[in-house]
Amino acid sequence: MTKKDERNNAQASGGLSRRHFLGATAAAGVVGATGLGSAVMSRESWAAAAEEARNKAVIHPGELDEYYGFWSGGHSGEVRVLGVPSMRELMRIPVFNTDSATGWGITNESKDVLGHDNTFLNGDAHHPHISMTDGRYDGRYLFINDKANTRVARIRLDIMKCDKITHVPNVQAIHGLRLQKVPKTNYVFCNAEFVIPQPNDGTNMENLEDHYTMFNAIDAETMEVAFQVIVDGNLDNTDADYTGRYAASTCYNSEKALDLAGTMRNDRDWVVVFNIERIAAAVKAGNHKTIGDSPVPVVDGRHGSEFTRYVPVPKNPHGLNTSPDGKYFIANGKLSPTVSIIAIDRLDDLFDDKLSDARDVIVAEPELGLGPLHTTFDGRGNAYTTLFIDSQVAKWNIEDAIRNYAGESVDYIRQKLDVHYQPGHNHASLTESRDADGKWLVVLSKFSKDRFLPAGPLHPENDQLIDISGEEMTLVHDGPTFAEPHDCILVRRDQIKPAKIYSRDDPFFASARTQAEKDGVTLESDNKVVRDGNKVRVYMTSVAPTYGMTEFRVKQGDEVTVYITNLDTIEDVTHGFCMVNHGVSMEISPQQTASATFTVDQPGVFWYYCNWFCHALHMEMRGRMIVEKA
Ligand code: RUQ
Ligand code: CUA
Ligand code: CA
Repeated sequence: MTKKDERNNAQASGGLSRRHFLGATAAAGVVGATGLGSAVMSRESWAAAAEEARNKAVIHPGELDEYYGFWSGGHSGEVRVLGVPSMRELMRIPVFNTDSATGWGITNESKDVLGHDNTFLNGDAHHPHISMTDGRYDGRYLFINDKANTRVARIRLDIMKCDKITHVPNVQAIHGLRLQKVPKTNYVFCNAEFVIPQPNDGTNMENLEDHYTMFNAIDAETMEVAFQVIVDGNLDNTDADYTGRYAASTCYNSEKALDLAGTMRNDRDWVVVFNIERIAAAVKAGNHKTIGDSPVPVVDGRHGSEFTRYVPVPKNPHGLNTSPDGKYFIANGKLSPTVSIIAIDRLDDLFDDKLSDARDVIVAEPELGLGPLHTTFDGRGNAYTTLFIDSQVAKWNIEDAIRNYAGESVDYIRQKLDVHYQPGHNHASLTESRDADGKWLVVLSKFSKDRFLPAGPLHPENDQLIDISGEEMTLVHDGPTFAEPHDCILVRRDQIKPAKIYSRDDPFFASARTQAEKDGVTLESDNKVVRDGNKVRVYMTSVAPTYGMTEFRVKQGDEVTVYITNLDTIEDVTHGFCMVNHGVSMEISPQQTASATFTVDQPGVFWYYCNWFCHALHMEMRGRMIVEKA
């Protein structure tokens, strides 16, 4: 570290002076860390600037937010939709979890997506990312990983429902996930984190040499796994570039250790860079293998392969972020106070073996503070890195960091802001696209400690909203969240085009239509019971506040499927269907068809009712299922 670096860091981490400045303005969170320059600003003008920033985040009743935010739900397995800057929660999209309100995991339409033989009730959703065309969000799909059960899901952003879930074979624990940005999102890139035996069939559990993990690419349209790439070490986070040719992933376990101490043995792990062009060409030419029963093409990207290059970086790196100008991959050091900046325009030379050392692609390794996890960008040349251990966000200038690394003595730290507490991801508005606009920054803090009314030993997380439009970052809002958003993505509201009612030919309930056609039933008009052995299909319509049928008869032991078509055309008039004592509940939004299948074991009378409030006579929207003794 140079003298200048030392001074930068001393200023940046602030010590006593930073604490002192905090003083009475702590609530505003305005912390000057650019040295004396900031101290010149009076307490009064800071307070005024903070007040102005906070006012920008106030969305008055009846007003709409400027941004959609999509939050992962962590081990709750869902995705949440927020309005930003108000941080109001707009919607929840169940994905890997079961949801009582919408019937996700209960309805046949959701089982078509989850798999009818799916037995998993949990998921661990970390990384939500929106499909792109030419490096800009196109608003079609959102993709998200499930670390818990090695899956990747796709959400249709027109109806805000999950429409595909893919189980990735041959690997365990899909963690990092990012999308190809250019020319468009053809591939969803995702990392399997844990090293496992190959094949993992109980025959080979001791010989670690043969154990490995893989980088995966999923076809964004078909959601089939397009290829897998064997790597050395493990894989953590990933991102893609703006040429469509490269992706890069962090590895924290180059040691292939099984224990904690072992994963920290090496001072450097690495970033593995994938040459997507070469991999796709090899797969197309049939130069690949397969594993076990899986048809997925597998290529070997371990050291020495033409498909990958390994760039050593310190130490147990975590986040991997591409700058929105397309110039850099930034790997966040976690156990090193640094981030490593990789120049993407040097990767051609790296792959053509024109560099004497793989680390020649690194153009700077700025020291930022303790526990750098993730970096985001404002589109004006500044980066914002979360410092988990310091509980801060460091704002720094990328080109200044590069000049400093080249030997010039340059201050690259612009500001450090306290956040509460222990931030994981952060995300600036539109930061993963060419449109990064540098207005808002969300910091997803893992601990909230004393920031909210206590609600038992389990605490919420704290997603903090920070105004980054000016020179100083200003904290404007605390947002408690339930377990456990890992990450979020902010898009302009005009980039998403949600439907207000369903189209009657929506593929989301195509299988109901197929069955109705086989039964000679018109979903839009018929109220009819069709018996098929001991399978009974009950078709009914709904118009607030009635179902098309207020009674139907079945026999004990029947397997009953109820299909409901909501004929209401008025926005927001959603009905529900709940069959009492049968574990059946579902949403039927305007012009939607939904269905659920259950077995009737008990003879007797069972009421069904509408459980989405739809009308003044909502309570009266009900009917009876009469189950005759077998
Ligand atoms: S990771 S806190 Cu699952 Cu995105 Cu970094
Ligand atoms: Cu229909 Cu409530
Ligand atoms: Ca390591």
